Amino acid sequence: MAETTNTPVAILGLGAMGKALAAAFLKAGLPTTVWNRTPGKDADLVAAGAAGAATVDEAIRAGGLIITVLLDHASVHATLDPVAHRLSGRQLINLTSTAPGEARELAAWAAEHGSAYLDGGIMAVPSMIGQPGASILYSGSHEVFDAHRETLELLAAAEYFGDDAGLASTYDFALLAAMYAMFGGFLHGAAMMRSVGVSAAEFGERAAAWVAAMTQSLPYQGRVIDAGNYADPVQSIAFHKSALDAINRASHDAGVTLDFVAPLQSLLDRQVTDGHGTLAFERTFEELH
Ligand code: FVH
Repeated sequence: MAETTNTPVAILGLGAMGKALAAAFLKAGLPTTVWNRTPGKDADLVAAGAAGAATVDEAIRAGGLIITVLLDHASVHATLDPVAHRLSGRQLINLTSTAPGEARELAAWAAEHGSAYLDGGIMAVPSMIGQPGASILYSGSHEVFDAHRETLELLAAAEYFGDDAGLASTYDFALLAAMYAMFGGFLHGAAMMRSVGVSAAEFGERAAAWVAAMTQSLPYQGRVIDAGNYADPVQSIAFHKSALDAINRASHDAGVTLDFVAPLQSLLDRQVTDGHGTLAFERTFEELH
């Protein structure tokens, strides 16, 4: 049966994100215990009603759902290994960014110690927690997700992908890969515009509208990739190679390095050399495995 939002929670890790999550739980009136490796970071939360735990052991003994929001996979083990004997029969949600293999390792480790494990990838920055637009992607124990969905929705929209603890993390980092490529392209374009005296802020306004319009084609591109049929292109690899060659020359004129552009140019060059120039741009996907 699903629990109510009176579920007690213990937040381990009070960096920017851990603090935001704890604040959202406190705002909703949940009994919230907080712990951080470096003491003193809990002052505002304790003033707002949280119970400050001096040790991880104390935080876990406070009962309820255990939520880790630490730097990385290693810091989760550094925090939980010494209290592994306390985890039996408990439910653990790890919102620390971990690679898929690391999430699976943590799920297996938790199971060895009798604990159910749910992994989460936070698709938000701290200021977005509890606000529309924030989402957290989950995978791992569906019992934990089903039991605590209402509690988790206090933080952000909650979506569950399946029993494989590495799934949420794969979605998380695939989405981040798309984001960072977009950010890199923006920086490249801003550097080009600087050469003609246009501010990065002005370019940012224009690029936001352009990139938003271009993202409309992503579901179509996905369907082409899934079908694996590149013979009827909207725009061919050769067409895009020509565009990248022109960006290369324009960047040279602007005195901008090709660090962000060169990898895609090289993928297109290779396909043209291999005789795939007339096929759809989406075929580039096949070069990535
Ligand atoms: N902040 C963000 O925008 C992103 C959004 C997407 C998801 N990430 C991930 O969330 C995890 C926590 O991020 P954070 O922003 O809270 O990170 P920091 O402010 O740097 O705080 C890190 C906390 O981790 C503690 N810590 C580090 N190493 C250890 C360790 N060996 N043992 C125990 N705790 C450790 C650190 O403690 P301290 O330095 O204050 O003692 C902080 O509490 C992260 O995975 C993001 O990728 C956030």
